[in-house]
Amino acid sequence: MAQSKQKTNREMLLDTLQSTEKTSAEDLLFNYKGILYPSTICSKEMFEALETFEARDDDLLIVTYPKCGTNWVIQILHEVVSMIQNQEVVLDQPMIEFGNPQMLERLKERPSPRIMSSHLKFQVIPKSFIEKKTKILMVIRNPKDAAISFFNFYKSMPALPTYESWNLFFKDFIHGNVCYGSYFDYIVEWNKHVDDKKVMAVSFEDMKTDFPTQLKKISEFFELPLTEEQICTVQSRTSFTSMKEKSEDTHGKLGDAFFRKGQIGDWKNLFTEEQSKEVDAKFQQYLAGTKLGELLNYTKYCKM
Ligand code: PPS
Repeated sequence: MAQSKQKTNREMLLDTLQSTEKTSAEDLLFNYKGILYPSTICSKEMFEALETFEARDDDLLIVTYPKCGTNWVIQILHEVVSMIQNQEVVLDQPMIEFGNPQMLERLKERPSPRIMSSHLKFQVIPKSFIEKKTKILMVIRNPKDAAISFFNFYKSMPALPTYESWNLFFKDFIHGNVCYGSYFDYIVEWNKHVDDKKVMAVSFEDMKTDFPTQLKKISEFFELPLTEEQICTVQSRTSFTSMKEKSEDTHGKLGDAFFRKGQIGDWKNLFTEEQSKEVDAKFQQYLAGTKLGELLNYTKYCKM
């Protein structure tokens, strides 16, 4: 009798997300140490298990605030590692904080290098990632497009409550009352570690506007150097169009939720002038003059 292949953690998590019914915000979100998380895929038990998670020196860790290009960069690293190893690597755990402790156990069996990602703030990232030599790639995106992307994601994801209007979502976003907390707190905390040799930051906008240069930097950082030809191949395999086309295979019914527009500047279609100024003020207060603030190229991408 043919044996059915065991599902990966990733497939099991997608099943959970796809089968979740939209219910009330109280059921869909839970608060752990002051931050909201989606309750269908995150749990207190999992956060506790993560405290003792064993990272490896050669893990590749991607850290992002939600909606800043995580899936794009996961796919890029997947292509790069598969190309260098000359065999397709298994993409397993999408976010280290998703799922249950048994999934973390299964990750122990995965061969190196493991490609991992997380939306967790620096303080909550398993300590082992910091203590080991694990390289960490931070991907940031301008806060206005991140907010719009997040709003649309809340609307289309069964695992997240729907907001009646953009204005209501904006209020929660600006006050950090959304999943994973405040965008600004997140960047401020990671900014403290951006000079660490094992950390590198790239922006969504730079990747959109000059992909080859950014990919070269990323691949050299991970010591996975690519030829010009390989860079072109990765660029075409991970373009927005290509990823959206394949999204039903990679993300099932949720493909359209993860691959929406992939553009810079969509915020201009929804932000009021007042909302734009509120974000400008937050940027000025928390990020102006910081290294990650500079990387965001705020004037270019966020001014009306
Ligand atoms: S999540 O749910 O937090 O993991 O979302 P995340 O993957 O971080 O971000 C989703 C946004 O990234 C866009 N995206 C891309 N843009 C350009 N090129 C490629 N290949 C690509 N893949 C994903 C995706 O469309 C989301 O942005 P919006 O603005 O909503 O389209």
